[in-house]
Amino acid sequence: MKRFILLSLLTILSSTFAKSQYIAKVWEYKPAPGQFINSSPWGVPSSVNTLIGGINGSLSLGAFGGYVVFAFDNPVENDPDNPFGVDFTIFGNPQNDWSEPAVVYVMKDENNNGQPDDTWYELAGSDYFFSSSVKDFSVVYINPQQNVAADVPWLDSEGNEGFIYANEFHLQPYYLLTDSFPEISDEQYEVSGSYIAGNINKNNAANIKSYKRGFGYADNQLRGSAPYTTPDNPYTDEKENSGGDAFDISWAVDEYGNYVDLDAIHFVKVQNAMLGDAGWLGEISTEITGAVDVEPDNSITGVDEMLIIKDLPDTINTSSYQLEVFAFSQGRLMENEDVVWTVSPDIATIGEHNMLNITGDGTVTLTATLQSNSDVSRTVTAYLIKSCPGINDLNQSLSLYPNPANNYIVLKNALNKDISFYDISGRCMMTVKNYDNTPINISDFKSGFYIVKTDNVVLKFVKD
Ligand SMILES: [Ca+2]
Ligand SMILES: [Ca+2]
Ligand SMILES: [Ca+2]
Ligand SMILES: [Ca+2]
Repeated sequence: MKRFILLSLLTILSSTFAKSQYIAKVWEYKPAPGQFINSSPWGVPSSVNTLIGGINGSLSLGAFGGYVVFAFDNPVENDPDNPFGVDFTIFGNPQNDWSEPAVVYVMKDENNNGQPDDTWYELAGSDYFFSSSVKDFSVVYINPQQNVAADVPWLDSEGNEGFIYANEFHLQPYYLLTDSFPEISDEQYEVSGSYIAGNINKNNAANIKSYKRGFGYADNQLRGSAPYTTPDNPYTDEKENSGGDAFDISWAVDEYGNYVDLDAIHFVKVQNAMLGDAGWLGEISTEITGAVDVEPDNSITGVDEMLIIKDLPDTINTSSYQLEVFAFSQGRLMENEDVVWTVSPDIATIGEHNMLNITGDGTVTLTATLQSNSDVSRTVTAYLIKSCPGINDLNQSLSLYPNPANNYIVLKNALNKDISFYDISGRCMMTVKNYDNTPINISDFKSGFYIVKTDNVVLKFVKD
């Protein structure tokens, strides 16, 4: 009896006093080099303590691949009564036209040992299906071995190289200092994770922009107002309720890109997904200020379908351009959804498989509307320059459709070439000799990401 009372009392106490909606523990902090690293308050090991118990902390993840792993007091439930299906919200410090998007991964404590030693599942956000996204991206950062700020060289897994540039505002070394981060080699180290291209605009040096992603990335959506347990609707561009970045556990995918159903998660990993340089503003480096476990309330509902169009370049000067448009329902990709396009003014047409054909010069506005729901649309603009017909033939580059693909895929401008298909692990699935422009049967492929290669051109697509 005494034991029963004690247990009941403990239960009441823990639910009344100990339970917090905020981050309760930070398990790991491994930033990439950056202008805020090795400097308080954003980039020293003790910065992680500022995330606990509130949403006004200060933690920088540095450049691509820098990450933090944290947990709440309780498991986060994938509760169907949560507003918009959103289960937790992460707060950062984005501004209008200034996003530093990080990919979020979740883990369930499947072996029940209380440790984050199980499987990470990526929450597939709006940019996950873009052909410019890379799932197994890695970057090696090299220590410039200076006692003051100096450019940090990097090499990536796609064969590119560059620098995290030192700027005049932050004078400390940007490569992780051994005193603070003893587990990091002081020669070089590698980070890996999911990469997204983002969309940085440096045309006006006084007003450099890094445009907001659609949904599903941290340090992306502006903060709203209390109560912070009532989340933003991630399927509208507007900020609602708490604002911040809303995440639904139901967006989780496995390593092949297949959705997985998790009833709850215990650990969250936030990892900078962009390797971006924003000129004098420095590298794109995600900041996190806290996170909140959402409170169920099935009276709060809203739009749950969304169209996402892959960012266009400012100027398109080829005769045609492959548009990428994806429809989502509650943040999961909808297969075989048709969209209706409008083009204004009449200086381009959009043909089958979302191919933009350019017929004139000027700024064009392209609007895609979901055929099954005319309330759901998205608009992009670009400046078009019609190229000369003779030049077009030489400039035609390899493209493919549809993406995502179902049973067949068609390649453009690959006539008489050898085409090889690889799975995400790099295994060759098949080679088509002397391609003759007919649809290629891929119905035997499992769902997931694939790579198509011909000559020196590499394309990616998703098999539904
Ligand atoms: Ca959910
Ligand atoms: Ca930021
Ligand atoms: Ca575990
Ligand atoms: Ca919203």
